[in-house]
Amino acid sequence: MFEKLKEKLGGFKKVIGSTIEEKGKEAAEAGAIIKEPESEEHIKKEKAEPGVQPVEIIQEKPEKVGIYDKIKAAVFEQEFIIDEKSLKDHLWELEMALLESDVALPVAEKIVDSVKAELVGTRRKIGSDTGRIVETALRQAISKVISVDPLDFDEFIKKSSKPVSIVFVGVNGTGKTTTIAKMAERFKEQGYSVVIAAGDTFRAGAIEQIERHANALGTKLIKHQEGADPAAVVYDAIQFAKAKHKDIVLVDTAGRMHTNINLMDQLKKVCRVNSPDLIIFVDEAVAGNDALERAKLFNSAVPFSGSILTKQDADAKGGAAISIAYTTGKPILFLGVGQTYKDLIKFDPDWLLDRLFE
Ligand SMILES: Nc1nc2c(ncn2[C@@H]2O[C@H](COP(=O)(O)OP(=O)(O)O)[C@@H](O)[C@H]2O)c(=O)[nH]1
Ligand SMILES: [Mg+2]
Repeated sequence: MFEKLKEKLGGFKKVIGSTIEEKGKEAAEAGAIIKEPESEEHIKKEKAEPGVQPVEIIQEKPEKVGIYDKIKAAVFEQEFIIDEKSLKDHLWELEMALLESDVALPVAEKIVDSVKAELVGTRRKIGSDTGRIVETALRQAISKVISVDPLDFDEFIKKSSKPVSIVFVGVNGTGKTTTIAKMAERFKEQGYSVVIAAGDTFRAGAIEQIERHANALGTKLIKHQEGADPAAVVYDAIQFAKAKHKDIVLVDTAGRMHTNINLMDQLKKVCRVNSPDLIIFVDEAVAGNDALERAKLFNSAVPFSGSILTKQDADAKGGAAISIAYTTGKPILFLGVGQTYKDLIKFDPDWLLDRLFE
C-alpha cells in the first residue's frame, strides 16, 4: 500500500534536501557573511524576478586564522535563502513522480506549487536539518489537498437519529457489496443493529451474493425479486428498520457506468425517494485516474458525502486516495484492504501522511 508514492517522496526528500544543504555549505565555506535581506519587499522581488539575488554575499578574507574560525562559526548561525532556480529541476521531478503514482495532474500541480511556496524565498539557518524542512513542506502540501471538508463518520452515526440509512454507489465490480458486508461487521462490533437492503436488483446473482453475506453476519436482509424497483426495496428496508428500531440501513445498489443515463436516473430516484442520511461512493484504488473521472460524474448525479477506496492492498501507487478527495471535495472515509470482513481501515489524512513519511 502506497509503497510507490512513499518511495518517490522519499527520493525527492533526499535529493532536494542535499541540494539545499549544498547551497548552505557553499555559502558557509566561502567564509561569507550573509546579510539579512533588506526587506520583505526584497524577497518578494526575488520571487517575482528569479535571478535577482536577495542575498548579498560579502567575501571576507580574514587575516588571522583565529578570526577566520570565529567568522565561520558565526556563519553557521546565519541564514540563507533558497532560490527558485536551484529547486526548479527537482520540483519538475516531483511533479512527474506524483503523476506516475496516479496523482491527477491538477492535484500534482497544486502539491508542487505549495511545496515551492513553502521552500522558495524562505530564510533557512545554515546547518539546519534539510530533510526535515523538505518533509514538512511535502507533508503540508499533501495535507492541504486531502484534508477536505472532514466528516467524522463515527460521530455522525452516533449523533444521527436512527435508523441511519447509507446508500453505496459506484461502478460494477469495485467492491460495493463486499464493503457493505465489512461495514455491517464494523457496525455490529460497535453495538449497532443493522439491516441490509438488497438494492442491486439488476445483476443476476446479486441478491444471492448479498444474502450470503447477510447470513454469514447474522444480519437482516430486505429483498425483492430480481428486476424490482430498487427505490421500493430501500423504502421497505427503512420502514422495517423504523418499525423494529434498528440503527443502521446499508443499501446495496447495482453497479452502473457513470455514462449509463437510465441507470443513473434510477439511482437518482433511489436517493430522491428515500433521502438517505449518507451516500458513499465506492471505487477501487487500482483504477487511478479512471476512479477520479467516475467520482466526478457520480458526485454530480447523486452528491455523495464521502468515498471508500477498495483494493488498496493491491495498489502500490496510492495516488487515487489523494486525487479523489481533492477533486470531489469530499473526504475518503475508509479503505478496503482485503477480502475478509475485517479488511477495512478508517481513513484519516494524518494516518496517510504518517505512512508516507514513516
Ligand atoms: N483485494 C481486495 N479485493 C476486494 C476488496 N474489496 C472487494 N474486493 C473483491 O472485488 C470483487 C468485487 O467485489 P463486489 O463487492 O462484488 O463488487 P461490486 O460489484 O461493487 O458489488 C470481489 O471479488 C471482492 O472480493 C479489497 O479491499 N481488496
Ligand atoms: Mg455488488
